[in-house]
Amino acid sequence: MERHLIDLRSDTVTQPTEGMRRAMAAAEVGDDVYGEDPTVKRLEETAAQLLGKEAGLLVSSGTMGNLVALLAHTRPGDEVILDANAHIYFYEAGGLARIAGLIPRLIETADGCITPEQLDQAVRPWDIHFPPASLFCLENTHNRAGGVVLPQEAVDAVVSRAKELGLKAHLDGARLMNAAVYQGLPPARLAQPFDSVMLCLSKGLAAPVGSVLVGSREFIDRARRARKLLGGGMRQAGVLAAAGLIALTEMPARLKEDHARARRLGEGLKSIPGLQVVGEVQTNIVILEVRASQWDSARLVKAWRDEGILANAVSPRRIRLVTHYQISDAHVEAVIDATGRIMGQGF
Ligand code: TLP
Repeated sequence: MERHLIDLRSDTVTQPTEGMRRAMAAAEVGDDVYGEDPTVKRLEETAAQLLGKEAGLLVSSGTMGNLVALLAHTRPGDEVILDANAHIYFYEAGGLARIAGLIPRLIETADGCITPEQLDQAVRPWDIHFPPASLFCLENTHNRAGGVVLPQEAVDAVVSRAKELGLKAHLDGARLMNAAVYQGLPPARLAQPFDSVMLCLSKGLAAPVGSVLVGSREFIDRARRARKLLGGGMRQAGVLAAAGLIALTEMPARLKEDHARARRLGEGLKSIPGLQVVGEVQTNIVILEVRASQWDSARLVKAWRDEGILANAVSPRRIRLVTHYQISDAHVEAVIDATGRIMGQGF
């Protein structure tokens, strides 16, 4: 018999809503490579409007959206400046170097937010010896920093400095709606300083597939060609866009529930001796530190798995737990109870 799992590995595991499934079945579609899919067009326009940009592009994943942005903003051999824990650098299979031909210039940060002073030090003056720096990237919310939200004033300051230094600015906004909800700001405000923004439909917003990239019309024209180059031109993609439209318009309102559950999960887990939560839980990600000497990430992940609880280790002593649409208050309490029991036995 299939056992019911509490899957906290990622918000990417969310199942589409009933409304999404109905909208997908009924979607009006056409060949999007010919620009003839009305539902895709509607999604792209809706995303652009929501994020305050001229145009949008549906892509198959966040990874593809970021890579398409890199390709459209830069030339091979350019330098891209980003934080050392950026998803684009850490988790995207090296596409920035292998496919876009870029040299990453990494900056160490505590919380994903590069300061204007750090940027000044990283950007070198024009010199025949140096690869030209052409792009600056940030990530909001920041995945490896534990779903933290970049303070908007700090973002404004560093992106404005990037512009003065002649760089384009791209935002990996895979979870931008979580950041907007947390700050009580319109998503367009968070997107405003950037030339391009990628937002995922398939994480906390629960669409089955897809991300959107937005920017100026001229940028999106180049991005569309880059998407084709990567084999990402999709045909009757309105089937996916129909779910994406619901993700963008109906799902953000409930993200605060995920945030509250993550906070409760963090509080409950850190009350267990031997466990600590790294930083402040702001959105839907909890990074747990396993301090008890007899335990480590691998052992706790395995013990949880035996209880039907899934989570991902991110280092030998750190585990990431993500709340989402399929995680209820009862699940959160069940995880806290089971952990207390398991760890109690471990001493
Ligand atoms: N992140 C995934 C894994 O790749 C780690 C996850 O489970 O969190 N930007 C950010 C900030 C992301 O967190 C992710 C996905 C992406 C981009 C890439 O999106 P996909 O998975 O759609 O390619």
